[in-house]
Amino acid sequence: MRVSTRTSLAAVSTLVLFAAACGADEAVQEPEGAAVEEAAEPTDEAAQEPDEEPAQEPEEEPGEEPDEAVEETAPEPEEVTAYVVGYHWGWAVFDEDGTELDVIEVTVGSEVELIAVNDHATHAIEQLPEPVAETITSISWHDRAHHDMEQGHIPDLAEAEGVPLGEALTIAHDGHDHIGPAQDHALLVAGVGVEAFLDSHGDEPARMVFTVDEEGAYEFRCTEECGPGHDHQRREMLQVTG
Ligand SMILES: [Cu+2]
Repeated sequence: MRVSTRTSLAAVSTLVLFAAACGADEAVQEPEGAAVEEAAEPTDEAAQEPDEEPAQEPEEEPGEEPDEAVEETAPEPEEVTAYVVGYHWGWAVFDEDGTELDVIEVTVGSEVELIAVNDHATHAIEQLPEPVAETITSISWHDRAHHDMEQGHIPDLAEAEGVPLGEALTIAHDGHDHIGPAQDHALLVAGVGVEAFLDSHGDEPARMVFTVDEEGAYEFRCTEECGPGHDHQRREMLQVTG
């Protein structure tokens, strides 16, 4: 008969329901079986807690924590290596498999390693991972320059510099009016401040390692006078997201 003395609403209502439907003795027996664990609790508070708290907390915590956990873990800083080619007049980036990327995408706080070469530096290119070297040597960088102009990555040099692109490439590669060729480039990652000289006769790739702390699109710029298209050898090649 302990159940009948409890003031727990749940127990009382259960008792009343059963009492209404059954005989008094049965009503005592049935709820006792169902509520025997509750009845064993020493106080009303203790008896209610298992009814309420377990019903709410497990629903809220598993529902919210995984979402937060996903959002917090998604922008984990990474270590990213990309291979960069400087050519007249642009930049191309590749992953270690030799797949060309439109842009290098990293999260804030990531450590970025750039391994950069001049498209003329055959010995330096040979030092790159084989798939990267194969891809770079398979590309006609002359054709790439024309493609860049068609795509609007660089302006029409005839209009912008007074020299048609084909002639501008000849000037840069072979020299012009005894000025000499201008085949070297230098890569500056604007906004980060790292810079490397890309010697057209270099034997080794240039290597830059830096950490990016702010979101945004970072421009690669040439800082070595490299002919008529030099001022246009700048493009956003690094995208940093939060
Ligand atoms: Cu330049």
